[in-house]
Amino acid sequence: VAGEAVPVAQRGSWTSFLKSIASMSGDLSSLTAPSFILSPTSLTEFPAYWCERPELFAEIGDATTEEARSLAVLKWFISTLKGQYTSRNESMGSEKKPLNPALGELFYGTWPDVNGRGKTNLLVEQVSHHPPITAYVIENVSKGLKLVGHNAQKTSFSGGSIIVKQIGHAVLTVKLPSGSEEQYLLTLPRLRIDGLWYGAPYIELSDHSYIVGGGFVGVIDYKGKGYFSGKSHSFKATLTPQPGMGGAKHEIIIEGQWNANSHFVTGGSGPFHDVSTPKEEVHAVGGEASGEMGEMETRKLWLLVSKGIRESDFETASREKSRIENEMRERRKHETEKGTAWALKHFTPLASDPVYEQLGKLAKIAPPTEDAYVFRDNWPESLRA
Ligand code: CLR
Repeated sequence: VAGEAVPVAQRGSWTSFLKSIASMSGDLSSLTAPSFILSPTSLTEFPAYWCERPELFAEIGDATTEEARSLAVLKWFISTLKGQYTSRNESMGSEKKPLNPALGELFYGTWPDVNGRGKTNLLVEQVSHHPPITAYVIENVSKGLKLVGHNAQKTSFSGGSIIVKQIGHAVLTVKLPSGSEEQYLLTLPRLRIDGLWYGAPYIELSDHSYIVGGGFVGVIDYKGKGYFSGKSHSFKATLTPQPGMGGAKHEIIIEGQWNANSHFVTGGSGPFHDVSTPKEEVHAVGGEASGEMGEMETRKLWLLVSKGIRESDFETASREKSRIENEMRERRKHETEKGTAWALKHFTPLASDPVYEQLGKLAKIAPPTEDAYVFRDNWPESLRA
């Protein structure tokens, strides 16, 4: 039944929301959605999904051969997908519409050093509002690991589903004990948001993404129900050794479900990954010198909107949301009048990314270049200790 999962009073507005999605394409972040589908969390918090198993991230730094490192990178990457793409269904019953970050919105967090895995820090900044672009860094200094990336989305509507093309990429830099560095280019899967008709959206991944570096070109193919395994959330990862890029000799193939487990098909044997182990949510940290959260830090900026949504006080939520949006519009207006631009705090935009270009070529990744947001290495004091 249409709108089965939608509160009766909101079925009309759900239908008009779907119609407005169907008739627009590109950026649906600014569309007004019925209250039952609103998430209290801003997109600036999403990069934390990259590290909810900090010990798997740390294992990349502990690996001692190229092949072991490439497998550790793949395992960490696959193990993040369940959190990235199914966790809202688990915590809130369906996929929801996240808060649309303001330009300059910030989020800082950390995962503590436990069992010798080292301390891992997270820093996020909304580097563009129109279109929305989020840049982030995740660093574990003691393991020599630094992930820098940004992401944006292009949405379209097809066959009753929202199709989300992810734009952007991440580069993982691994500092080796020898002092040299290894870099991995990571690209992102395509999303299909299904279940809209019923008002119970969920994500399936499609297409493929790449992990290129460390002597291998890795391609991850994503398939849902009815494709090669017949199961939802399936993937097949193929790591092909690159001649002249290190010692790796043989192809590795891994198959399974990214929300459950997977196993070696070629180049190894037995189980590969299993995401039933507990995950660890990031500890949010204030970025001010005092250790408090500043006005642009997401949990402070959206405090009353989030609270309103969590407590079903949608009147407060929508009043506070309009207040923030108006303030931001005023800020932009003043900047235009004065001929100034908002100064980003942590990133410098670059029109092309040499690491993306160089590694992307090995897998013939399109487009041949992408923007980069270069981290200025200015962690707040509160995360440095
Ligand atoms: C952001 C980057 C993360 C992975 C991720 C997961 C869920 C995606 C989100 C990204 C972007 C915004 C997104 C969301 C799911 C729904 C939401 C596409 C890619 C859209 C804007 C909201 C659609 C509204 C429906 C739920 C009705 O690493």
